[in-house]
Amino acid sequence: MFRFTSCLVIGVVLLTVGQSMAATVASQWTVEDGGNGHWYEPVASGDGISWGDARAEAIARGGDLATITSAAENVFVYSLVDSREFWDSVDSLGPWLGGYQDPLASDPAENWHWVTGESWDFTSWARSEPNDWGKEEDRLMFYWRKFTTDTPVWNDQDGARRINGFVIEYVPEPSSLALLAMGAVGILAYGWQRWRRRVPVIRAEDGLVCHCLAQAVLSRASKRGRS
Ligand SMILES: [Ca+2]
Ligand SMILES: [Ca+2]
Repeated sequence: MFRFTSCLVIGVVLLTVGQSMAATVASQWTVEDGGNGHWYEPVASGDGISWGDARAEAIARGGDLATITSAAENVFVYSLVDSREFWDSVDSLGPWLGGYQDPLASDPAENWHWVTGESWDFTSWARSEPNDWGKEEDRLMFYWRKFTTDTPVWNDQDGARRINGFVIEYVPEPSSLALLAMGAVGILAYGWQRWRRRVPVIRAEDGLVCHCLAQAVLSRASKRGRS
């Protein structure tokens, strides 16, 4: 049953969420610019952060680590992190991305996946990468900032290593606008239920009682007529 208090709570919560999403510092890759409409938020981590902790933080904020499935998306996302605070001291190791490799894969280039389950088709590995350099490297990051020109490149890295940043990707479903609309619908539904309670309603059982009473009156009148 649709409960009045639930309507109000859902409406207020959705309105609040919609407003907080609108206030984010993320940048949208707009459809008008050839993008997918998703939002991307670069996060700097001065103390360093592992891939696993970065992903947990991304999910806690309502998104996931960024997945890059085209050259255009690669360029757009890189443009958001082409800044000193997201890289190590020599601009070599860049922010974490949402790519990971099966732990038992023997070939450094095999069995990579995106956290979202999108197909792993597009890649932009730096020269000689991925390479499992010195040990197992099964998490994805941007690589070599100062040597990157038109083609941002990637590196496979040990996920436990503490890196200076990561990128969150938010899929706007439902969009902030839709959330606001849903919030408004919740409040309207609450108002409608309040109004409905003030209008007398003849229930089915009430109708049955009325019907029986009418039958009894008619039956009695009929008996009187015959007597
Ligand atoms: Ca993506
Ligand atoms: Ca590597």
